[in-house]
Amino acid sequence: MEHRRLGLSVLRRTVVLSGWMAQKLKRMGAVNLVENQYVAFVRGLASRRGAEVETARCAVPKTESFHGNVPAAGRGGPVVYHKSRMTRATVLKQRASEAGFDLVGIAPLSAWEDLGFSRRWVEQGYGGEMRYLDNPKRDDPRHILPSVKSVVCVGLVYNAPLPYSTEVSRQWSVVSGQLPQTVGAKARTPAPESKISAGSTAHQATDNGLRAKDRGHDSPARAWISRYAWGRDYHEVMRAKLESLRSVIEAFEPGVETRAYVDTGPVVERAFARYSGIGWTGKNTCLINEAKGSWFFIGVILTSLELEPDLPAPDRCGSCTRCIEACPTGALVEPYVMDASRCIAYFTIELKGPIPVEFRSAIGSNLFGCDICQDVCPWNRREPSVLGRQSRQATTSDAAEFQPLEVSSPIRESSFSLFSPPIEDLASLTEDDFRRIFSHSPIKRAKFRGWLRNLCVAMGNSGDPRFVTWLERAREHPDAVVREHAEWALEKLIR
Ligand code: B12
Ligand code: SF4
Ligand code: SF4
Repeated sequence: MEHRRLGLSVLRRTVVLSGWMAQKLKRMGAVNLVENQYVAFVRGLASRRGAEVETARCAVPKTESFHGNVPAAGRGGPVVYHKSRMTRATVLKQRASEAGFDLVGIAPLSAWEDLGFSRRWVEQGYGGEMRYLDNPKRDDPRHILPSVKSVVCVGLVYNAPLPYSTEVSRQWSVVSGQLPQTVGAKARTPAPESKISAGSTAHQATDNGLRAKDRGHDSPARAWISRYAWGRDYHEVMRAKLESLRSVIEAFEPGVETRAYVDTGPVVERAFARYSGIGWTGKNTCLINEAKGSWFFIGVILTSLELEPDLPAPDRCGSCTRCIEACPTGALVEPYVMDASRCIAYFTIELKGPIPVEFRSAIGSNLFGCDICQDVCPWNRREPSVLGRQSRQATTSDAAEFQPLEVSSPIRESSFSLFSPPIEDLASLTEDDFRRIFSHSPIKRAKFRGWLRNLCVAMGNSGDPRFVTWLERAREHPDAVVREHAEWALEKLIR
């Protein structure tokens, strides 16, 4: 540690590094020495203060080690880059930012520990029926691109500035019995974090099990659609940006090969993203960035180009266990390990067949996806707070494509939005409406029958007897899964 600090201060003041100096720094473990010609690229504390980046040439022998911190992922510290690589990595990061990405980092091909973890995870059955996770290509990116040397990882924040699912239900049940109506309007002041007691489960904190009489009969029962699915399909949004970055990489050298994915190929994206330094793996298994929170999508570009890698970000979960305590279905079976076959996101998005009965009540009003373990995470806090010396607050996005879609209601002369939408409006959409409205939304993945199945569960959990008529019709639906879920919901409502 002392060495690291010493190296840092030496590097900050560096103008020219001689061979002797470089050797000394190498012994101290403060620099990454890769080939014969180097450029010491130092931002460190200097960049945090807005000072100019200092660079200096030095000649050092080849070595395998890699130490130091990386400016690109928002941290400072000493790193030594080969000049041509530095130029490329820096240009690439600049272009990523111009393309609109919020995070960028470069991973080497060293995610083996995580890839091994992923394989064992699938073998343990934690992936449920998501067969695509069995694909052996996921174990090694060279199965996709044999020449791959680096993985460029990007993050795009999708956090529209509206309340969290935990806050909405608290406002609903505790504050006024009413929900915010205007989508796109400024978010209400959220319930203070302290009110969501760390020990309470999300099941208690959300409106799960809140019956109509408790809500007040006039306030419509509402569903929760996961934040990531409010707007346009992220595959489409990310794809266009990724393609522009890909062409930058391909222009570096003739013959450079690339493959770009955003949840579209057999790549364990979070593993590479973790090694690229754009975030750490939280106990909720999401990748979390210290400055931005976890509401971001990940994109990866595998390339045959050898780019100077960044370092993994340190784990900042500490002793916190809020996500594990908040998960309504106990899907976070231990810190950092999710049994996806218990996760609400899996049930409502990925699972094609019936949702296991024992989990249906715990799903509450979550109609598509689930945000709870991210809502409660202190790194996603809404209000600035002081942790250490820095003020922190999750980054929000004003990008039009991530704001909640406005849908004209088939049953009234108004529209509703996908932010906490009334179940009644959602249930009035026909299959044609569903296809048309969600053609550019992640929601289409559930398919109409999955959508109806999920609506049955949300209605059953609403405690609102006004859904009985709809459910009685759903009980006659041609699809057996829909029929059975309607039956379950009716049973729950009239019990
Ligand atoms: C399958 C899948 C799911 C499944 C399973 C999720 C899971 N935790 O595995 C379900 C349907 C439940 C799901 C839910 C969600 N997902 Co999803 N999902 C995927 C997908 C397709 C594969 C994930 C996977 O491989 N899981 C297997 C596990 C083992 O891998 P992993 O969790 O990614 O963890 C790796 C590392 O973190 C690390 N690791 C984790 N723990 C440990 C522990 C040890 C000891 C070690 C050594 C390593 C290690 O190793 C793992 C393997 O390399 C990826 C896209 C992709 N192609 O990668 C998106 C992806 C992970 N999902 C994403 C999102 C946005 C979501 C949701 C927020 C959507 C929602 N609101 O409903 C939720 C979040 C729930 C949560 N807490 O994770 C984003 C994550 C963004 C982020 N910042 O983390 C991804 C990357 C898609 C994207 N391109 O943006 N998802
Ligand atoms: S997404 Fe919801 S169900 Fe899944 S682990 Fe997080 S809190 Fe649990
Ligand atoms: S809630 Fe706490 S333990 Fe869970 S991911 Fe966030 S910081 Fe880590």
